[in-house]
Amino acid sequence: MAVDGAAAMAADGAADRAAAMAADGAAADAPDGAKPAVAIALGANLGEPAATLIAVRPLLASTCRSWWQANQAAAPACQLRWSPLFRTAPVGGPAGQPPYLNAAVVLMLAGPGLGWGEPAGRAGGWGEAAAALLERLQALERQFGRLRRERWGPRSLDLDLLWCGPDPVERPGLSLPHPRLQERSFVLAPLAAIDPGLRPPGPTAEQAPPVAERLQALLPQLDEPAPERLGGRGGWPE
Ligand code: A4P
Ligand code: MG
Repeated sequence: MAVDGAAAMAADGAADRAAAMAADGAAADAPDGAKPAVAIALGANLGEPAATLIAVRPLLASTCRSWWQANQAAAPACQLRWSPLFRTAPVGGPAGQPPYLNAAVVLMLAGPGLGWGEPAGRAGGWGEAAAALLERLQALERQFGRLRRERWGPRSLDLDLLWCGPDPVERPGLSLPHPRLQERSFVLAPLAAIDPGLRPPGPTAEQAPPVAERLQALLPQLDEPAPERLGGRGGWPE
């Protein structure tokens, strides 16, 4: 029985992974020379956070793909790499908030015309493309009932753009890389689970430590407990 149970669980896990990969439209292998050109943080602590993140995952995947197709003249090559889910203690905002679930996704992009030092897109370069992506992320937040009542208040769904392309962006309503990225264990832990060596891009990228190193340095300085990595769930493989 135990063996049957374990086999069934393994089969369930494989089915979950296959379903999630199909929903993501993920290719089995990263395209050669792909770069971690875009990173997005997901967070939720109202309603049913796990159900919300599982439900938004395929929508976010297709949002990312259609955004990339709209912004890249040449044939796109794009793969999404998802972190596991993390349970995290609320940082800032009103006291007594429920714990969060956090995750991250990185878009590995490659293709003719994409150079790390060149603007992507037909017009406006990475800055315009990033603003368009943030608009799409905010539309998804609204679709999942996001209300903005107070800074760092509880939310049904938060989708923050962590970086988009090689350069910093400063424009009304958009700062990239995300200004608090290096101070947030709930952002660094999911990124480090995707790839410990990830570095947010920008002129100071060479000086910035890889995300896992930054996380290790940061954790002892924080009052809150370290993010807790969760096991796989239906629709969100580990
Ligand atoms: N905005 C500017 N740059 C960006 C960007 N790169 N990505 C503007 C997303 N939005 C950006 O965002 C406020 C405004 O920031 C928007 O109008 C947008 O145009 P918001 O989503 O309304 O509010 P927010 O997410 O609370 O703001 P912010 O400043 O991104 O907050 P943080 O620093 O990300 O903190 N604790 C845990 N455990 N887990 C969490 O996920 N999240 C927060 C939010 C606080 N505590 C948390 C968590
Ligand atoms: Mg936000």
